[in-house]
Amino acid sequence: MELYGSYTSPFVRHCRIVLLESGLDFKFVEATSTDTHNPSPTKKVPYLRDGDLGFSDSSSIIKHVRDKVGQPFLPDTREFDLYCFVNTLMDAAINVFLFEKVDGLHPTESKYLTRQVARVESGLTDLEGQALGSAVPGSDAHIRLACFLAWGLFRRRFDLTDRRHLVEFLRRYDAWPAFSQTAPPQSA
Ligand SMILES: N[C@@H](CCC(=O)N[C@@H](CS)C(=O)NCC(=O)O)C(=O)O
Repeated sequence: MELYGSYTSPFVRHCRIVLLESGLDFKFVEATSTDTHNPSPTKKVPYLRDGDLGFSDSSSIIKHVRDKVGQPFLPDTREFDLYCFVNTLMDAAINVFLFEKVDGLHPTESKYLTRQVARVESGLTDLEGQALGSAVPGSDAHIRLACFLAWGLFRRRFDLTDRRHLVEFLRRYDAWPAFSQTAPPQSA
């Protein structure tokens, strides 16, 4: 299996964690969304190639890998909802990040980007008040949340100063080897 992606993407990080946990052999091929060697028809990362099969979304990649080794992927609907919730925030935050990076467009210059920033903030406030449990690793919803929070701090997308439950949640994940081993390089 070959996983295409960057060391900084939180979507890719989740896939790398699941592949590491699975114990399966895989090769990581460093690629950005715009690299010509990225095989994804959606021109995003991650992308997974497994023999004749190609997977172009982190969720299908994670499900495929978990299925292969008999590990569950979000059978509980509440957990699945949390996973979707975190995905929505992650998509919004990455949208804001890429508008700034690619077009130099700041949220103060766009009503829609302002809305995306507000969406991330209200979502984080809601998550701060949720009982997220203390088991590490939790479900894929929790692993995804840890990837999102770490990415947001790394890219200075939000501040967790007044969100001590989320800080504590992330601190527990930082102590998990599969998580710490997949942290984005500080130079990126
Ligand atoms: N739904 C996709 C989202 C992946 C995604 O947004 N990846 C970002 C990198 S973090 C990307 O490749 N963006 C390129 C672009 O939007 O042009 C997934 O879960 O894999």
